[in-house]
Amino acid sequence: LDDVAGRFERALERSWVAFQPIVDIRAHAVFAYEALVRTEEDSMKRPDVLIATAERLGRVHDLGRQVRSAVAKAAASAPPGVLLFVNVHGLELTDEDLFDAKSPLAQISSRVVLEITERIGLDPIVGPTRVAMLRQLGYQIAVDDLGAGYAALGALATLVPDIVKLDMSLIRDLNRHPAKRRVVGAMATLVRELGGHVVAEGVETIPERDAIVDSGIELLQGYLYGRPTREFSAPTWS
Ligand code: G
Ligand code: MN
Repeated sequence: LDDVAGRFERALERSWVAFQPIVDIRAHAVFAYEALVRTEEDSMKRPDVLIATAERLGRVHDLGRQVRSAVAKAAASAPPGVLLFVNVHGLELTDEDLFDAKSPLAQISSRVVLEITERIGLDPIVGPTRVAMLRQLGYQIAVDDLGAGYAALGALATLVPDIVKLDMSLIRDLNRHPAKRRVVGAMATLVRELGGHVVAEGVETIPERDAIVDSGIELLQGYLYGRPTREFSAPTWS
């Protein structure tokens, strides 16, 4: 018998948070780090498997709480001035702990950007109300994975995010796809007109970086600058 619940419990106990730099290439400085959940439980080393299991077992809130308290703890050793990006699962918008002004993460909310995707649970009415409550607590809001299929353009209009993260599927081989470049360039213009900033995710190569910069995007994240690591590692500039 495959004891999924037991394995998930172990995964939760053995979870930790990795940090990946988001660089501001114009300032030549780290803009932020994204917190990414990881676990030592062998069967859930892939984060998508860990998260899917949490969904299946109804444990999304528990996983989110674990991540948020780990980020709040790690924040003390983060370089001064950098923001911390934290993923929020759509189902967490119903977790009262996320809205607790006394929670450890809320104490540092001005340094935290919450990344929201529409993958699951972002009700068109409830979602924006909940997101407004998070802003009230001092958090900034990012729309994650735009262009991946689930994060709809509607989120731009209803949430008016501070930051929009373009999914790596839009970024991959950008230099070799004129049509993709047109889409990315138009997205960047649209987001700026709404008063937000754009982060390009999953930047792996120098030609991709050059095409992104040509599109007017200055915040970049990806293996070209650094993988997720236990520490707040300095980026590699290439
Ligand atoms: O859904 P979200 O965008 O938060 O997921 C980010 C995931 O993408 C993380 O698991 C991270 O390890 C991975 N990632 C970060 N940078 C890169 C990259 O440059 N290339 C690829 N293939 N994956 C990346
Ligand atoms: Mn993310």
